[in-house]
Amino acid sequence: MSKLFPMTFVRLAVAAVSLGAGALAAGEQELRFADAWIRSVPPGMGMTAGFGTIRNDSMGDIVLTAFSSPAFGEVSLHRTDEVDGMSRMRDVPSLKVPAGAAVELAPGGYHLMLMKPLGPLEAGRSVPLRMTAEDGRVFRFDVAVERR
Ligand SMILES: [Cu+2]
Repeated sequence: MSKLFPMTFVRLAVAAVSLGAGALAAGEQELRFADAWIRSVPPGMGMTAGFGTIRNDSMGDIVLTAFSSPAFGEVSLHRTDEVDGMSRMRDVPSLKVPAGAAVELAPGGYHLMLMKPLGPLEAGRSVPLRMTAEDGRVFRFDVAVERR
């Protein structure tokens, strides 16, 4: 017994150190999509958009390079810009979310462009969404469909 005690103590100490560094509970992702919502559209509408705040709770930058959802045939990241008084959408091939920071997706700026819906998109539903980082990590979210 007296020989086991020091070993147990060392293990506990190591666990405490790694918890302090990560600060993420089990099942939590390093990336959050806060206040996320997808605009509801009437049936037959071929596209809609998604918004929210992508927050990076990790110690390293996360560069998102792909977006997908089983509810849409095509998902990409767009940015709306005002050019000579005209509103234009540009494709954004990658989005860097710096460590400990957030990027806001909001009407008039960054947004998820959701094309070819595969089912109805009325308010009250929620839609699974995946974001893939350039290092291969995949982050999964459930995004509410809302009328706003
Ligand atoms: Cu767009």
